[in-house]
Amino acid sequence: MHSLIIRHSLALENHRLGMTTVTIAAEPHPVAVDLAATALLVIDMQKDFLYPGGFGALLGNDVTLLQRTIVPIQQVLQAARQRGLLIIHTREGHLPDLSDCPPAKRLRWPSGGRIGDPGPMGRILIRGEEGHAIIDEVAPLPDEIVIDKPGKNSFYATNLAEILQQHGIQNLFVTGVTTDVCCQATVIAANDRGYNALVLADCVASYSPARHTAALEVIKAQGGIFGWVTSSEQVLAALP
Ligand code: C5J
Repeated sequence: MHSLIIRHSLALENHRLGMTTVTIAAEPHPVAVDLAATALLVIDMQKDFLYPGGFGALLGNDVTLLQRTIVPIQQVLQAARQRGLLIIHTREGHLPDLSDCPPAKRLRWPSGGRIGDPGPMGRILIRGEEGHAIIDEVAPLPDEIVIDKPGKNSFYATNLAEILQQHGIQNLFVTGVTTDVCCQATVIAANDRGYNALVLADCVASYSPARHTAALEVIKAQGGIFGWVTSSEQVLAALP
C-alpha cells in the first residue's frame, strides 16, 4: 500500500508539472489522456479462463485462443509499473457457499460444468480455488489492487467506482479476458459512469475471434459510442 501511494504521488507530481497528457493513436480517432488520471485494468487473467480444465474449457472453448494476450499485457504492465500508473486486477468468482451467485448464472449449464462444481483446478470459479488464481505471468504485485467480482461487469457489486474516484481516475486502459464478455461488459458500464475506456486490442481476447472483432466494432462504432480501440504498441509508443 505504501509504495502504491508513492507511485501514485509520482503520477500526481508529474501531472502537476503538466507532463502527463499524451495522445494515443486509436480508433475511431486519436485520444488525449492525462496519465495521472489513467488506470490500467487487467481483467480476469485467471487460470479458470486461460487453462485447460477451468470454467472456459468446461464450456467447450479453446482456451489457447486467449494466450496471445499474455506477452503484450506483461509489456503494458511493466510500462505502467515504471510510470506509476494505478494498476487494478480483477478476478471473476464466487463465495464457496455460492451466496453471491444467482441460480440463473449456474443452472443454465448441465451438472458437472457449473460454477461451484469440482474440476481439475478445484471448484469452478470459486474464490480461493486454484482455478480462480491469476496466472503467474501477469500476477499482481503485492501493492496492486485486486478486485473480486461476482459479475461480468467489473463495477457490479465491487468497490471499483470508489477506488477510481479516490485516485482521480478518468481514463481506463482495458486489458484481459474475454473481449466480448467481461471486457465489453466493463467498458459499457465504465462509459455509463463517465470514464473513457481505451481497449488494447492485442491485450484482450475471446474464445471466438469473430466475437472479439465484433465486440471491438461495437465499442468503437458511431464515433466511439462506448470507447476507443487501440493496441499495446500505440500505448507504449505514446508513454513518455
Ligand atoms: C466469462 C469473462 N467469459 N471474464 N468471463 O465468463 O469474460
